[in-house]
Amino acid sequence: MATANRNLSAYQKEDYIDIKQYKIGIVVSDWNSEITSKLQKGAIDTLIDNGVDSSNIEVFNVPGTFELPLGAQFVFESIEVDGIIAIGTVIKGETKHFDYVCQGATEGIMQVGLKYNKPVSFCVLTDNNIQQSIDRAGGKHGNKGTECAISCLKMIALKKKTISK
Ligand code: INI
Repeated sequence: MATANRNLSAYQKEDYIDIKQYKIGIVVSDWNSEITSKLQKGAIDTLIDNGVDSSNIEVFNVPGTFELPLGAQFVFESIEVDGIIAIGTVIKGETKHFDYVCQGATEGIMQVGLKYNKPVSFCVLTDNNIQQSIDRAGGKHGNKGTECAISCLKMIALKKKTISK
């Protein structure tokens, strides 16, 4: 299991240059909102804890995880953000729908980041049951929102560092 030896909320604090200027979009799915709202809170708390100005964080809702890539694209097209955290939770059912939603979201999120040359963190839980999601949304495995907030900050910092060389 990917999280067996790692708590999703554990990270080493770093100093990010000019982090007060970082602008972050959060695109969050309404599906399984009891989970996605916790991931959203984990992400926002972590961004603020690391120095992001709360006025530079903007949240946008989409209906489901499948809509995350287009939602992220709309954000990049309409407002100035340095990176996006895409939040969703897909829980396996009895049909293949799970696989198609996960596949579309995964590939789409990667593509939109490459298209706009900006990080889009993949904060999507793809679980077999609700308990696995609870465990990763602030439960015993930590909060995937925290992990993805840190990954977004690190990628923004990396871009600033490599572009200035
Ligand atoms: N969307 C989710 O975010 N999680 C789910 O578990 C889910 N299930 O199980 O169906 C889900 N479906 C909706 C999908 O993301 C789209 O919104 C829908 O297909 C319309 O495009």
